[in-house]
Amino acid sequence: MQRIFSGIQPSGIPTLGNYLGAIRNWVALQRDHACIYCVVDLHAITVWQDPRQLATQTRELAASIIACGIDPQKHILFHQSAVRAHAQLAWIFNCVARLGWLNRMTQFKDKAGRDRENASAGLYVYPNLMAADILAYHATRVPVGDDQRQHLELANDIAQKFNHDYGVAFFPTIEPLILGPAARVMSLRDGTKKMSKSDASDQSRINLSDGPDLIAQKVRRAKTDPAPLPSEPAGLEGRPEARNLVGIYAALADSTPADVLSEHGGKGFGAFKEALAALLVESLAPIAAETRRLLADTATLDGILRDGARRAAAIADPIVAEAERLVGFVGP
Ligand code: AQP
Repeated sequence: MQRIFSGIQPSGIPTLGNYLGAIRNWVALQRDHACIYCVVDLHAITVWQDPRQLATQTRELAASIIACGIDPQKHILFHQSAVRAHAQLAWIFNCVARLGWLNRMTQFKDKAGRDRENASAGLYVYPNLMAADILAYHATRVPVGDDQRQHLELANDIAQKFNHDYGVAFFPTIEPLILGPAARVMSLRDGTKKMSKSDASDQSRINLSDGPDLIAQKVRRAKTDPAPLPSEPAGLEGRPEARNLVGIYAALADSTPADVLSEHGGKGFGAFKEALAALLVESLAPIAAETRRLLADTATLDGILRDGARRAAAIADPIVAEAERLVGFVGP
């Protein structure tokens, strides 16, 4: 059975983008894969996190992932800082990856923005840690949103260079799994920008914890253009906000943009937004309720994460120990 690895940063409340681009696919993959899912707190601190908030966000994200349908008994769910192998392998990969490769990463450019000189070194080498996350488990399939494609290509470059430099066939090739019609959910305020949990505007996103009234309000206020919805996907060209809302609807309804437009095309956004809000509430309300229930018992939740970390370390530690031996470390 192929091993899946994927992670999400506890850098805020998970969004509809995280759900449709990642977690929902994670749930489906449980059926026929051995899955390892990780709350990547080491990644989160590449930008400033309030220490009091980080622990809360880590638990909230873990609860949310379980509430979405991840089974932490059959599969593995844990927080990254609890398994040392990630940081150990990331250091080796810092020495394998080339500066030229990292310089091409668009996420660093987006996140560092104009104030590049002030960005953390961790943000710059973030893709090396991501490669370590996956390769420490010899995972071969990685479900991610479309925004992470470039990082996975870099992970494969690192794996190949390691294998070449040390004359081994040790690290496998990773295959990105970019699934579904909403692989990239865009901001509700700007259809050209990705929906993000750390965006300064809460109105730009649907959080998985938002209640029905807030969801309806955010959808009502979502930016659109004055024209009615087209009847075919070709009519979404040059209309990023309309494309985004149709894509979200299609993903939630398990249908396609063409089907959504054949039903709603020709109508104004008012009626479509009402239907979209109703679909969002129907899909997300049970997740929010289950997340609240899980968060009411943090001892049990922490126990689940501890058990996940123990099982994750049992896989990663021997792989990373072998990588260290190949590099020439004497070992502890
Ligand atoms: N808008 C999105 N559309 C589709 N997929 C998305 N993902 C994130 N945003 C979208 C997918 O969610 C997974 C986890 O992402 P992450 O939290 O590790 O980092 P991120 O991609 O940087 O997500 P955010 O929400 O934008 O976090 P912040 O604001 O902290 O940077 C990934 O598989 C990602 O593709």
